[in-house]
Amino acid sequence: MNANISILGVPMDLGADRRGVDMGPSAIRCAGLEERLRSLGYQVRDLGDIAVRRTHLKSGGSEANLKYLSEIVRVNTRLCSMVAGEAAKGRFPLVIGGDHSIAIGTLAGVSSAARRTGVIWYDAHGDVNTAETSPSGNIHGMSLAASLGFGHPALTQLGGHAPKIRRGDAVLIGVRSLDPGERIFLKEQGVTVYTMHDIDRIGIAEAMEQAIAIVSRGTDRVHLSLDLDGLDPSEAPGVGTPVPGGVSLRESLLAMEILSDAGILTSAEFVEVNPTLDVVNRTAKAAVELIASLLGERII
Ligand code: 6HN
Ligand code: MN
Ligand code: MN
Ligand code: MN
Repeated sequence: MNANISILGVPMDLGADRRGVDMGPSAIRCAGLEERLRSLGYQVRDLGDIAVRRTHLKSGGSEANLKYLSEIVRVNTRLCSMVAGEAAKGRFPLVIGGDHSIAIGTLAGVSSAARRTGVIWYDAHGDVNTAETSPSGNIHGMSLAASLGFGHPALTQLGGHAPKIRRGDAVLIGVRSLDPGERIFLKEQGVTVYTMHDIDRIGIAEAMEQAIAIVSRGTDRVHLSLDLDGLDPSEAPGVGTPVPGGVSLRESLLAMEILSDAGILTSAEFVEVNPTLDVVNRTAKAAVELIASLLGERII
């Protein structure tokens, strides 16, 4: 694993249209992220937060059902160039959110200099809506679709290239809540999905091993996009869109260790921590535990 890590905070909440998730980066820092990474021997640089403007411009006329599109595009464009810059320096970008709309900028950045990028999307949701299928208009539910090249051009073309990810190079894990249009999309596109049903049947270890084989075949970069609502809300209650019946913290730690051992990961992001909905910062603490396991911490 790369010895140099750059932490980038993105206090974005516009993609979820709900306050509180903007405090996610602060909560994850409070849970001891930087110290933990240093104790593992990494050289860590915390680049601070990207400024997000509070805006009343919920919709922009023709941009129906894409709430706060212009500010989300502006922040993600900045995030894209910062992530690309850190990756170009040979550093490991670790992005902390913020809502999941920031994956659009992260993936734009990491894929900008890559030949081919694989992604593991750990989430209760698919995040493959477009304005046409979204029941909410919230862009955090559209970020994987945008990265695969589907949706509004301001999102798909962000960073100047599309798609960021080929449909065969993305794998979803932990899924248990899909909108009708998302089910059709995932089937039509043939994206590999490990639902909770699959995880219950084959186990998280086998699911991760299969996922790793898929995202690493033919790719030169692999990104982990982990939405904390992928975990069961009993262990990660501080999220805006909790769905019962999720992956346990214990299974998730194992998933991170297996991914770490594979030695393929080149960037990661941890999103959707909302401390206003949390219980004594439990979800941010879970995020730090997961990051430590992902970056090589072991019991013995
Ligand atoms: N997330 N599918 C729902 C929507 O509004 O599109 C929920 C999306 C949740 C997104 O948790 O990152
Ligand atoms: Mn989610
Ligand atoms: Mn592949
Ligand atoms: Mn998500």
